[in-house]
Amino acid sequence: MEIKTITTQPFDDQRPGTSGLRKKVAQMQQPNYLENYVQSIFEILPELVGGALIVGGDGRFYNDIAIQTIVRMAAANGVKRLMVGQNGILSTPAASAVIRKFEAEGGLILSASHNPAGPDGDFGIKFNGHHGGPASETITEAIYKFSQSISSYKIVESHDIDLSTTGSQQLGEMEIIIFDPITDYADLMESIFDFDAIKAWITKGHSLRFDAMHAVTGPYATEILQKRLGAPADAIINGTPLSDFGGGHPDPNLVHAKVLVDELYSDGGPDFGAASDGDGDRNMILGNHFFVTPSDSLAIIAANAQLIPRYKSGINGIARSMPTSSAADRVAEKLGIEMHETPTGWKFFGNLLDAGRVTFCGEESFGTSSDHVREKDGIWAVLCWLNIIAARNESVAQIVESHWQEYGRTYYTRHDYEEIDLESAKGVMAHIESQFEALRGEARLGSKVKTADNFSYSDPVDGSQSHNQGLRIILENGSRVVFRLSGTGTVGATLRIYIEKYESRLEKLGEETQIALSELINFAEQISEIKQRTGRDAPSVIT
Ligand code: G16
Repeated sequence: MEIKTITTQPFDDQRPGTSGLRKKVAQMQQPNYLENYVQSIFEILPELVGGALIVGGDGRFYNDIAIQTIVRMAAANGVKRLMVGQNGILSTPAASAVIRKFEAEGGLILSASHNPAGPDGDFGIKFNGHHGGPASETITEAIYKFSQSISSYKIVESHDIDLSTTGSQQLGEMEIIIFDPITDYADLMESIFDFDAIKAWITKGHSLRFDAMHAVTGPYATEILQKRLGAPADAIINGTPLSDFGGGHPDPNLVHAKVLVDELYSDGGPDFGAASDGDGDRNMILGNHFFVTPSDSLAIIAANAQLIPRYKSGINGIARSMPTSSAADRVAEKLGIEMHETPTGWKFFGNLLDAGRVTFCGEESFGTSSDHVREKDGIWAVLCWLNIIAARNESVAQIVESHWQEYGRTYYTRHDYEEIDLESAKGVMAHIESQFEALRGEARLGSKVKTADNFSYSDPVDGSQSHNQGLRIILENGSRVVFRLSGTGTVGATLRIYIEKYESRLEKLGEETQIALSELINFAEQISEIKQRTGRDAPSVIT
């Protein structure tokens, strides 16, 4: 089979963000754009030559075309065994699970996560290594650097590969295995949780609703919730994956999963509700008339871990991203286990998980997971909650409220200003940082400013340093505002403001979040001049 070397030129916008390279579909479709990036990955990871590579994506528009390109380039670059999810489908956590199970050298995951899909939507690609997790910053920077001087890529000519039938086929020297993307992942879930207890809870007549948002988790939810756990068919809504996600925005939060939220808040609504995102790594947890913040979810799963078979003998530690609330810290303190605060991005948890220093990780951005994979895992989080609810025989609200009574409540909200002008966003950040020196030690909101800094992280396992990870203003009473520019958007800039306050007085645990945090919200708006500088009079999304 003839290997062709095609001449190309660099694109200057191929630096990966928080989670791989995410771009508008039209950008990805430019001649040689995807090819340049994929070739750069092969150049930086020589272990792929002669090795095994997993490929799959969330099924969004351009998934199938990109996979055919990757197949041809993998054959040209000497991959020995290419394993592709049937029909090109693999949720992100399932990809992580199969990389680990088959001990592949790595995987290419095609997704732009929660970003909308379709010809006018977004597309993305990222590399996960042998451990199943997102490549470290050192590797993604090396890939980017190579892409900036690339002059050619390698590809073979071939017909399109049939991705619809499981089995093995040959392309030149390379074996292609099309595998069922659901079963291995469902088996892994069954090995972690008490399926009998969850089944019994469902059989007793409790109702649940899972919103797959027309994205990748539909078939996973059908296999696990319906077939293995006995939930009725109407427990899954929007369960058919569509290449444009039905025109929706598959981000499981109070704004984009509104139909589900309204149902859970209606009279006679289900006992439990959950949603996942485009590629299946995010989750939102709801009870009847109740929303669980992702930060609380991490803390509560950790505090109840002994109820879940895999974690019954204890957990090693917890890690959370810096903007995630400190709720889990109090659980770690009580359990006497390690607690780590990392920059935003799942890749920063990899070393801690590999070293066995943490068992659970979580982020405020609706991501939670454990050491069973090296990605966040939406369905895993849903099963954690179902397992805990079944074991305690309590409602979501009862579980969360009793947690608050024991540990106190961390009121938490995130205000996003999406698609604002990049220069204005940089201006806001510079303006905040310019006030840091004056702010330190100042009396504010009945307390004193303890810390005003730009968060840096030193990885305790390999010593690598990451700077400029978000601006923090922390008061002595633990209240905090954090400002960060998102690394996953594809248009302009998205500025996120994270606000939290700790409360332990029992009579103050039941306030409405935005009201409880109103003073801090005003403080954040004043200090950032966000409205004046961006021309926006309100956040685009509040979660
Ligand atoms: C990705 C990362 C997460 C991160 C999130 C938000 O999630 O994997 O670790 O928290 O982006 O990042 P940002 O605030 O920079 O937009 P996903 O689900 O998009 O892959």
